Amino acid sequence: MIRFLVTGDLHLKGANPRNRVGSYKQAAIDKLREVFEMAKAYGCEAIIQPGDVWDSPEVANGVLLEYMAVMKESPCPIIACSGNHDVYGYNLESLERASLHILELLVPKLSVNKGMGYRVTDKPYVDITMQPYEGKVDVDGWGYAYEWPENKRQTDYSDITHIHVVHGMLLDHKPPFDKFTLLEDVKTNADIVITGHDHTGYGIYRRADGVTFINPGALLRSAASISEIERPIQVALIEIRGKGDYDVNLHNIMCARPGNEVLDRSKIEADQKRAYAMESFAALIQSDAGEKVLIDINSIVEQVAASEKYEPAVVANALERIAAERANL
Ligand SMILES: [Mn+2]
Repeated sequence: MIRFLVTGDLHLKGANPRNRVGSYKQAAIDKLREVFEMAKAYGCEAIIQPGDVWDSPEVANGVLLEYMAVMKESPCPIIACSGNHDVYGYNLESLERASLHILELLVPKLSVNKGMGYRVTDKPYVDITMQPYEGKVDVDGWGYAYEWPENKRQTDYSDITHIHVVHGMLLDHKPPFDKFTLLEDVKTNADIVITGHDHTGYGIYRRADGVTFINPGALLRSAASISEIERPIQVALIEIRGKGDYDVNLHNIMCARPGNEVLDRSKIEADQKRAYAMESFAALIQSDAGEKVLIDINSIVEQVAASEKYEPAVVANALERIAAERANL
């Protein structure tokens, strides 16, 4: 038997998100410690984290050091993926100068985007691959099938359980935006697919073809929305006995306080009004040709760049500047 603990997005940060009551940072630290205790109690081989470790690509040194000390308490390796919030301007190449990379250098137990192959004696074989967030993810369902490097390819795959981790918008419903992939349609060659990105999470989804999909939801509550207030805060435990022979179960995080205690419900109405205002704004900027309305600033920049044929380096630079300005808001 080999076990892994799975968390959702972390979004670690020093300051409180809008509408959050109490200390977000303290709640994050308490939850990480509970995750570590659970990993220890179950004798987990590793903790798998599907991206957005940080809420922004660059955090203050004091915040970085405080979380670093907590991360070092992990009883086992933490295998993380990088999310859109971990890099500048949605650009994966910028990871090497982002806070997540510094955290990886400081915490030997943490590895980012590397995945892992487990060949433990007397335990079933498990391979883990990572698909960090990048522009292609969720475009025509891209990102959910793994490519194992040629030099690591085994001659016999029959006894290997493959876990693929993706920071992608995999959902069990159609959302009011374009970039997503549906669980029922997604194509994969993995046995188990773990996703983050969506903070509500679909939990555990067992598909008829035998593939199991896991997103337990973000470890912390951030936005004041009804779903964010009502959802349980949980992690998933994977127990693998052999190829095709495994269990996945959700476990509640006991120190998580009820949503209505940490999120200001009175702000929901204001947020709703803001959402409606955005819709009216979107209608205003819709082109005569009825082209798709782009609310996401990165999509707007990419669309303009594509139609004006700007150099990719110029576009990347623009997106980074936008992200840097946003981080200062
Ligand atoms: Mn996220």
